[in-house]
Amino acid sequence: MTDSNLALLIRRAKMVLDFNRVESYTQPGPRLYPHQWSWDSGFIAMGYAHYDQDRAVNELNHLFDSQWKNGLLPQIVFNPDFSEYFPGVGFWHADRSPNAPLHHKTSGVVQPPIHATAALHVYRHAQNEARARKFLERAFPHLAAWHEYLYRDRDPEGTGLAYIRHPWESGMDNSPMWDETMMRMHLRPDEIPPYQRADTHLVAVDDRPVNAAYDRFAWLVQLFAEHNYDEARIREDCPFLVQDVLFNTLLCKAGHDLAEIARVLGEDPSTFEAQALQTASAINERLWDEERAIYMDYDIVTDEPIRVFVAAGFTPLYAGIPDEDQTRRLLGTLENSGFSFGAKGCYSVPSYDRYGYGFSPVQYWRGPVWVNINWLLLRGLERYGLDAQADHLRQTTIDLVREGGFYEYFHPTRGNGHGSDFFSWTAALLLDILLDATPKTNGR
Ligand code: 9WN
Repeated sequence: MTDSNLALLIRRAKMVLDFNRVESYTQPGPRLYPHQWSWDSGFIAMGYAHYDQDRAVNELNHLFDSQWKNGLLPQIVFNPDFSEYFPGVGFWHADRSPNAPLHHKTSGVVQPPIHATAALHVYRHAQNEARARKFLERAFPHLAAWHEYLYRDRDPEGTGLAYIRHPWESGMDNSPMWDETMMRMHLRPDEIPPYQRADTHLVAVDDRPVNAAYDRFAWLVQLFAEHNYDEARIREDCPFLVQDVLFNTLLCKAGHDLAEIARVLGEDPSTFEAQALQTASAINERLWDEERAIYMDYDIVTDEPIRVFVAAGFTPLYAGIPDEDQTRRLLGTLENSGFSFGAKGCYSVPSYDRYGYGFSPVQYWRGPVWVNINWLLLRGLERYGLDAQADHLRQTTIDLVREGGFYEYFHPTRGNGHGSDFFSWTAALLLDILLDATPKTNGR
């Protein structure tokens, strides 16, 4: 890429973020996602960190301000100016929980815990050291409470793995990983809460989850509200309880990063460090599939692994979890399966194995390439010194966005964009790739 092409791409990425910014947060995408989303804000802050410290800090602070009293960091913070999104405030009934904040309206589920990682990234890229330290001081109790919530309420048996209780909590809503569990949720028409979808009026219907999936998404939300968001009661009755690879990988990485934040602030890092190490071992013990050489989710309701090949199954590389032998075997799976890594005619990395049952090149999390998954894998490959593979993934990701646009996800063989255009994390993570010249090989 020539210097002027690079400068143009950077300018375009910044324009996407400018376009989506409203007051103190950034919408993931215009129209389709008007509110603040939790892990989107983590990725977005990492992009801002390269050129606008204030925005990076505000993005995370706005989310922290909506934290629940029990530490839950909500998936969505609603903006009262936009009412079109489903499910909105009135469907969640988050106020039935004594823990929900009063000054902001939120949903009652979470998203993958990227936040301590994002906060440390913002601190490390800061131009104004004193202000960045103040930000960390303010963020630290929120992050500590967030991790405490996850280990206390989502891992009551102390396994080291936090469970998710809704597909939305994985960030990969419509992944084929959830199909079997969703099929077990057999609902009569009178059990499905009445609702009106907003998403299918805004983007192509074929790109979005089917109605039967939305019925179950909505039914689970209703279950949480009926249980007043009491985690112990939900745990008793919820048919969807999953220890997810990506969620726990990010928890492990964030645990190490929170320990680092504690060290910067002169606080005690030992609890966070111990939790991160325990989570890493549990990922290797419970989620590694020795025969298939990939990490896989675990369904704690049926007490069985979810044997579905998804790109997120490679992300433990990001947290330095696989050993040398596992890494070699993981790469084998990445290259010699339907993920077609490095092969001509396929953009890396399809979110679901192309030979998998129900693969779709356009449907949500069932095949298209996502920039955030690529970014996590890229940083993972760099961390292990796998330079050729990292170069390939970096270049593919740049090409996809430069040629396809700042879309939410991309067709893995044609390269064209799908879902929301002007998607914020696509812009923010591309900025991180373009502006971060130094591969991260330290801190393993
Ligand atoms: C539900 C905002 C979010 C992302 C998720 C992505 C999608 C929402 C939806 O959009 O989920 O949370 O309405 O489909 O799957 O990862 O955070 O960008």
